[in-house]
Amino acid sequence: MIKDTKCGIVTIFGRPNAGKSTLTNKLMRYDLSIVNKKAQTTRNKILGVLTEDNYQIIFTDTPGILEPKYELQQFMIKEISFSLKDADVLLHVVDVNRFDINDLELIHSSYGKQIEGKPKILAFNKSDLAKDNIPLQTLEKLEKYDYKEVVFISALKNKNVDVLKSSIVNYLPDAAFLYDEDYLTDRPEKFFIAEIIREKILSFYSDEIPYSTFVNILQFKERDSGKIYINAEIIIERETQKKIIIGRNGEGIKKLGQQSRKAIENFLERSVYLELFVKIRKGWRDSEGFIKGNM
Ligand SMILES: Nc1nc2c(ncn2[C@@H]2O[C@H](COP(=O)(O)OP(=O)(O)OP(=O)(O)O)[C@@H](O)[C@H]2O)c(=O)[nH]1
Ligand SMILES: [Mg+2]
Repeated sequence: MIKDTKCGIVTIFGRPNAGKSTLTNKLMRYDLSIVNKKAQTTRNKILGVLTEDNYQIIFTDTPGILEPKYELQQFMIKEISFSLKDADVLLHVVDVNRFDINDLELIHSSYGKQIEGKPKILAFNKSDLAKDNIPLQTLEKLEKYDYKEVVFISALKNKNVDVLKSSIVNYLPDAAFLYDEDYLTDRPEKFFIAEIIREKILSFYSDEIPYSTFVNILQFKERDSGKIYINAEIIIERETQKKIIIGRNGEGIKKLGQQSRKAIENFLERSVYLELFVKIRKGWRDSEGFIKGNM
């Protein structure tokens, strides 16, 4: 019997820190994207494929929409733009506690061409923290933007995420599956390992450090012992940042190495030997060549 199937690309977009990656992980029921309380955590578009019943959803998590100031952010903006263009369904994530109708206006005017004619769903996230309801007059202003559905969710507490998923499925095109049923993501293991290390850097270090860091996996191989050997380079922009990462008597990098190794072992379900090096690459964030070659 031929099954009627639905399949489509659902692009998850919105401002930095709105909870896009947390939501992607909850929808996928798999931790694909790193999540952090600092903004600009996600730098690349990340594809996650969810196959259930008669539908396949190709979720695309994207970086937060911002005004680009340097080459890395230009790259992030392009990732958003491509993902919106490829989408069949758009899932706009807004932190309900920071809702600003002007933001909506800006996003719709900046990305009008990419989003035109596509079904849009608005997810008001972090509703677990919401003190006040959004005034009716404000909700009425939403009409102009033609969202098919408006859903209040908490990605963190997994509240209404299933309701949101059912809405998404309603708008998926009738189509054959694009990927095998067990296909999960377009990114290689190396990418996720670099992301795990970057997430630890976001958690352990403050100010400019996480934003000035790029993690490069130089080696990833299985040793005869069965352990996975990983050699990673932490690229930062300045000598002072190198000192901070390494820490007094190397304590900073030691902790970073231990915590990263544990998280990588968890991810790979294998024993890991991790070596970290810190390297300075002045102004890499603003180098077109570096971004092109590495991102
Ligand atoms: N209270 C609460 N916090 C949330 C919720 N969803 C996400 N967060 C938190 O918000 C922060 C940002 O979450 P992310 O998922 O990294 O946000 P993002 O939109 O992917 O951020 P960027 O990648 O930087 O654009 C994290 O500290 C999350 O734990 C929610 O529903 N409720
Ligand atoms: Mg993110």
